[in-house]
Amino acid sequence: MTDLLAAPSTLPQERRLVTEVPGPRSRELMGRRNAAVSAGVSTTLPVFVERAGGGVLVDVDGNSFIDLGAGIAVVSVGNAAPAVVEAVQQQVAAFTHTCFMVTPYEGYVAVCEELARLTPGDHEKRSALFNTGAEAVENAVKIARHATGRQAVVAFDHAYHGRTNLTMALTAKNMPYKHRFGPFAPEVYRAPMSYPFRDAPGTTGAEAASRAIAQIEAQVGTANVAAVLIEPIQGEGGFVVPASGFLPALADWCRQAGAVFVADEVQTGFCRTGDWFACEHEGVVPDLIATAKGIAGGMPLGAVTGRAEVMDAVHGGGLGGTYGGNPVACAAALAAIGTMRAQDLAGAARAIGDTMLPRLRALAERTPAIGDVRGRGAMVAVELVRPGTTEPDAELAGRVARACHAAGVVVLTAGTYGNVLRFLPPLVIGQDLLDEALDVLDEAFAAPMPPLTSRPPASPA
Ligand code: PLZ
Repeated sequence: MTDLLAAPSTLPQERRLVTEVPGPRSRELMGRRNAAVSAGVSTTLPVFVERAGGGVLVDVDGNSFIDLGAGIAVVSVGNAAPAVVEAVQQQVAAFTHTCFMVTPYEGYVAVCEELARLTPGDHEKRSALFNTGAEAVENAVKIARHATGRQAVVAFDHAYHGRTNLTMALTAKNMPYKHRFGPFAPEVYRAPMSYPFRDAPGTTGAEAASRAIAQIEAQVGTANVAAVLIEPIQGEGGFVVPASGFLPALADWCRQAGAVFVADEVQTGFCRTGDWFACEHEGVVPDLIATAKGIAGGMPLGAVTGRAEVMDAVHGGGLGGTYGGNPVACAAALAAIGTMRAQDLAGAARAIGDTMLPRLRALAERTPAIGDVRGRGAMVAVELVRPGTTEPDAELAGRVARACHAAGVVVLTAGTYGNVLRFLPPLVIGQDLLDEALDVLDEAFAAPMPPLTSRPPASPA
């Protein structure tokens, strides 16, 4: 196992197109998909994957794509990471499920021990495991409400927290996440985010925090606030990095207000931004932290970790679920975390940022439609606008993304206005592959594909 923690993918790490994109076999599968799968589930890039490893996806037609999406920030350790594969195979052969609430197993406890070690703060911690990011966030809210005896939850403009009823309520964007899916859970309040590209120039993090706090105090009432919930860098909302000082000021306010400060690190966590968790960048110690995605190398696992007194406030049996902390997902998580440690993937994320940000800034210099380049570590984005304004250009974002897809690079879009191109490479991606993907992006901006006549349904990614 120790050897596997450092082992690279055996799949050739190359961009190789052998058919048009999508190829004939993918097109055929897409036909079957459309006849069998709900139209409510969208597809960003209609190529069907056969194998994936390291920084590439290989489709059923034999095309090899450079992966700058990592399954939306999930396979940070690389797809089918050797140590994860081995751990999963061993665990599946031993036992697949017991339900931790019925008869426990060590893997669950070991994941919680890792979470206590890795998350910010040296206070005593407890964790509970679930299956998804939405479930983690939803449970963090349940715990905060129970521990405080209060009900109001504050979320922010541009926030994304999931697709369950409560997490839809917490999510800001209507299309495609909320439209006609209401009514939504009550006692959710929205506060203004710190969004340096769109705030008045020079707005500091402290000023943006005062603006949010004034609104919370006036509209919700300090004594009613159970939790303030925030993504330290917003994900689906467009990789919005708040001005420095914003997060610490909110955390301080929570401490004084007796509210629980909850960091949703589902997308930012597990080395993505160059630290184990994005909160660490400003020394913020959340009371509760929700994690998922990168935690388990592609297996479904979510967690809430936090102060022992908050986590233990809940009555026995108050938290759980049939599959939460499934043994196979826990085995995968321990191998993924081991891989992150052994390969210093936080350092790798910083190196990816050091490659990408200067290249994207150079591209922005010669591309007036790039209004902003932002992000940290391996979570970076460009926001596209009509030149000389801050008016969003979602059309262009879609066209550049499609040009990249056609050239063999998987990129995703994001943003409240759909005008952000975001990059989330696996942290194990090779330097050559990353450079090549950036070359493809340069070319896509030089000649973006013409608009589609009929556009696919609004896609989340
Ligand atoms: N919190 C910060 O980014 C998931 C959503 C994909 P689940 N982001 C990808 C889509 O369109 O459904 C996410 C997140 C943050 C919570 C979640 C929810 O995580 O594992 O998708 O439930």
